[in-house]
Amino acid sequence: MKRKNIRRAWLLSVATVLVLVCPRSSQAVQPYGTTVIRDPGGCKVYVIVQIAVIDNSTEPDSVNASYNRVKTALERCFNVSCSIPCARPPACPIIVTVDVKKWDDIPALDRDKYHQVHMVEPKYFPRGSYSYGVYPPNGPGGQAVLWRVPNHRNAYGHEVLHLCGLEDEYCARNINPWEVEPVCDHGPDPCDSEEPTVQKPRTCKSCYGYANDIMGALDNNLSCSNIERIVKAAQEFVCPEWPCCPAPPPPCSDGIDNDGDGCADYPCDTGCESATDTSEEGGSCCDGGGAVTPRGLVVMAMLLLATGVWMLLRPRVMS
Ligand SMILES: [Ca+2]
Ligand SMILES: [Ca+2]
Ligand SMILES: [Ca+2]
Ligand SMILES: [Zn+2]
Repeated sequence: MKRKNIRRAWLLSVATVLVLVCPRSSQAVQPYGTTVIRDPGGCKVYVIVQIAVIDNSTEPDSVNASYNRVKTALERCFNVSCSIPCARPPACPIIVTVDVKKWDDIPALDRDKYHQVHMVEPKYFPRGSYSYGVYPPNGPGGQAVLWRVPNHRNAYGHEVLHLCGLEDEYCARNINPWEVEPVCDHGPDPCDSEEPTVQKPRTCKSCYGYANDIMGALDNNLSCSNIERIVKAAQEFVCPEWPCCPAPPPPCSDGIDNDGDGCADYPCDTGCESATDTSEEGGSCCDGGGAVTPRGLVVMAMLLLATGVWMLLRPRVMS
């Protein structure tokens, strides 16, 4: 082996070992808690949500328990397959990923790129409330919130959607006047039918059009309409016809005999005025209709014909 080749082989083996040893992270850390980006080809949109779980409880294993609960719930919640429609198939896929990490496992420089979720015991929360905090959509800084633990199975998904910029779509009243509750700007008011009472201190109703939405009622699962709202807010709910779902070739250059007259496309079907003509109707077939599709059949037929003619006309020795 030449010295140069030995060096090359050595470098290659080192590179291979590095590739095998390095943990393959599914997604590089994104600049914001929620990042909506388009792939360079323009046909896939990624929604990447980064959640840092912070648990200051002194209970043994509380951090791991919180982390596992949040991670499991969010991965189940966000396991949706959504897309942006196009004028024709295929649509542009939206790839949703939720990256849940323990605060201590995130390098210090990356921590402000995560939504910071502080897990807090239920006794610190008013009845029916799951989360406290401001919800700045898709930006760095100020995205820390408090979450109640333990929680409703869909509550984490609902609260993460707040972190992604979605608003509540239900209306509620509490018997305690100091507990501020969301109000639907498009109705209904829960007190139209039910006043809060001592027995039932909180009443709640989905806003019109949101009865099946996780932002309208926690018993609903997260759906593509939630993801759609996030992508729309980021102004990425677009599936460009080119290059994502290009128009099929016009009938005069699609390789098909569209009008069934025995020949396909320009120039053989003279019904086509050009390769971009949109109809093969009329006209005749060039060269007496020889150009039948598929092309292989034509060639074979001509070969057979030629062989037959040769068999008939070949010189024969009379015996
Ligand atoms: Ca055609
Ligand atoms: Ca034709
Ligand atoms: Ca024709
Ligand atoms: Zn909410």
